[in-house]
Amino acid sequence: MKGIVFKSTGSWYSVRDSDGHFLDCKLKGLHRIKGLRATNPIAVGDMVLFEMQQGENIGIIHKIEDRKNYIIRKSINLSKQIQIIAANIDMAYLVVTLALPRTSTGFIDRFLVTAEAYHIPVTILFNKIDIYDKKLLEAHQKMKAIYEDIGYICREVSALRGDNIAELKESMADKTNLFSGHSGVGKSALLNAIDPSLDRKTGEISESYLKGKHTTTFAEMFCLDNGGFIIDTPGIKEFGLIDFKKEDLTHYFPDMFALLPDCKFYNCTHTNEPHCAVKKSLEEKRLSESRYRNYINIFYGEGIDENDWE
Ligand SMILES: Nc1nc2c(ncn2[C@@H]2O[C@H](COP(=O)(O)OP(=O)(O)OP(=O)(O)O)[C@@H](O)[C@H]2O)c(=O)[nH]1
Ligand SMILES: [Mg+2]
Ligand SMILES: [Zn+2]
Repeated sequence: MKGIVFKSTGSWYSVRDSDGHFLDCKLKGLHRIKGLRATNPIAVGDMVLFEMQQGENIGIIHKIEDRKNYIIRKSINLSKQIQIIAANIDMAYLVVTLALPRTSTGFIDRFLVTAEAYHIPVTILFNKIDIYDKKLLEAHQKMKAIYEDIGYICREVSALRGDNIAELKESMADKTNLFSGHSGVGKSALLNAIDPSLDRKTGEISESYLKGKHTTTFAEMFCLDNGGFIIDTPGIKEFGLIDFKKEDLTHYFPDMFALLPDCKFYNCTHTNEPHCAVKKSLEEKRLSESRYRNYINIFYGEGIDENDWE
């Protein structure tokens, strides 16, 4: 039998079969699954083959179908463990807000780099626009322009007030949609706004830390009534990047990659080389300062500057 993993709680998986029934499944011997060395061999969104145990209501997963794509996060501590957040994604929604808890461009750009590396299209959802004041709104317009110019889809939404929720839902039809972002930005609240029957638990923002409280603790997928799937995930603090060659980083910054042919050196890293089209573009204020700064930070392996927004 074939099914899609909707939920994983470590040793158990909730799998939806082709008739829409949900079955509890277990994984047969971990060593049998080849591929990525990750802390979780199976992720939400995986297509799996399983057999029902005779006389029991348990399915045994014996194969994971090849993934179309997947998005991972690497722990930022020394263990550098890899966790697959979800697989077979058609659209990744990065939920951000300039209200609390504010998302930095450093975080956004790291997420985008990972999505580019894994060929996953991204929509940036600016949530909580109901509480943007004039100053935030101005900052937001600037930030949105940066990402729209690069070609990323941006949407302004309010889970609370319902702004642009119907359009958002419509764009999710017949696709597998992933929601990611910091804790407290409103991922679960957006799921509820899209479909109140999902009844996701939401949490307040801690007053002393001005951060979310990690209300959602594991990734879970849900069906929408328009044929779409939506994956709610736990908030992430930072996005440890996958390993890649420094020279390749420019490939994951489409705005800079487009300029590479005009750099003097075909393998220009836009750091110290002369006649660099990227630096020229930066000087002429065509390339965003924050994009270049975040590129440099990632290039030199530095952490995210939490205050790096424009
Ligand atoms: N004003 C306003 N508040 C919102 C909006 N969306 C969410 N919130 C509030 O933000 C808080 C956090 O929302 P959640 O949906 O729990 O956030 P989350 O991203 O799922 O957080 P984690 O599960 O911890 O990752 C809640 O108090 C929500 O009511 C919005 O559009 N406007
Ligand atoms: Mg949540
Ligand atoms: Zn260059």
